[in-house]
Amino acid sequence: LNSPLVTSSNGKVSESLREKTGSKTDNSKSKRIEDEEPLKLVWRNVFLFIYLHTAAFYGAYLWLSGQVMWQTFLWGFLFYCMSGFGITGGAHRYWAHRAFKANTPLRLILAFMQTVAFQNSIHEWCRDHRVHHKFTESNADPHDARRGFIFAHIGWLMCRKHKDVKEKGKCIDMSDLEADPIVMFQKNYYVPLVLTISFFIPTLVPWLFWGENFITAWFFAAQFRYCITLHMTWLVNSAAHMWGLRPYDKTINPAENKSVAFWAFGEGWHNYHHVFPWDYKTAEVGQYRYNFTAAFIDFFAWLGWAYDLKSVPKNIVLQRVCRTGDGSHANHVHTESE
Ligand code: ST9
Ligand code: ZN
Ligand code: ZN
Repeated sequence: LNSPLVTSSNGKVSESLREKTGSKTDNSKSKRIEDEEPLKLVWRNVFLFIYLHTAAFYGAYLWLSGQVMWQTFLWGFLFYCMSGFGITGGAHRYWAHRAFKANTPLRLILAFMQTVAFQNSIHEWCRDHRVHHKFTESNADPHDARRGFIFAHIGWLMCRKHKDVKEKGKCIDMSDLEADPIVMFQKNYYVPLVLTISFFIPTLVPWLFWGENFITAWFFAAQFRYCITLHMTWLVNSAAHMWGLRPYDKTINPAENKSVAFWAFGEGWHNYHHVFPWDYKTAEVGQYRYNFTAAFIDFFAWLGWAYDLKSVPKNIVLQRVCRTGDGSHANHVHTESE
């Protein structure tokens, strides 16, 4: 899992972002892994992930061999989409970054869909993510990409966190989330809620309502669907911290990664996102190109359920591009927005 004293893939040092929603950064980090302590594996998680991947492979086999009913396929796809929007629109852009405001019905929908995703409670997800932005690619980053693709992707979820994550993480202001009754309800009842919404309902509904085989529903609509959503999310932490252009800040590792943007509902434009984390689009342009979440938020803004959408004026973006970009901006914007 760990490559000792790894430098980042391109030797760049991360420096970005300030304050709690990710716009203020501790600049004291280095590209070398300082004060390295051995990783301590959490075997319970290792075995759970082995089970999940074995089950997901079996679910994929059932699907590819034509044993999944079309209704169950659509049902699994619906849960994939709900997971995606719950993480991107809910945990990420709404709760972690406060990139827009939402009324209570929309907050309930987002909390429900975030629970489908089974990626920890909103509170825990946002705390880790705010820490990630504030201490990007340092020992205090929960999924420090300097430790390699595997660690940033899945390894960090199978190891005890570095002491710096816990110590420096204490300075993260979580008061807004702790004042949100929906977030605290979900945190307090997380285990029964997540088991019901992410596993039992996806399995029982196909079995009871259209006669799907119970085992098939479990392995396809619960395990396979869950495993895929996890990997698509994790690619933002791994691939989008390694590969792609850096039109906004060439001194940081997060990059513009089109493939990740597509599979992660618009979250692959990660160089822009680490520079301007409060933008509800998490991208400069082309919000409907691989950015289903921007369209999702725009739809709810049209309904009047989402409002005060934050974005970045073009002149501010261009000033930053001139100051710290890698020179790829004109080409990037041109090709990505068409
Ligand atoms: C999952 C999360 O997959 C994925 C997040 C991805 C983020 C991506 C972001 C990119 C943008 C969005 C893209 C979306 C794309 C979606 C597309 C979809 C189509 N700050 O954690 P513990 C303290 S989850 C401050 O137990 P250990 C705190 O006091 C997958 N303090 O540490 C805490 O106590 P409490 C399913 C912190 O023992 C105490 O430490 N879930 C912080 O080292 C203990 O915390 C799993 O696999 C902090 N950040 O254990 C579960 N962190 O909480 C995996 C900790 O009481 N997790 N503290 O306040 C675990 O089992 C454990 O956390 C562990 C570490 C073993 C990893
Ligand atoms: Zn990142
Ligand atoms: Zn973010």
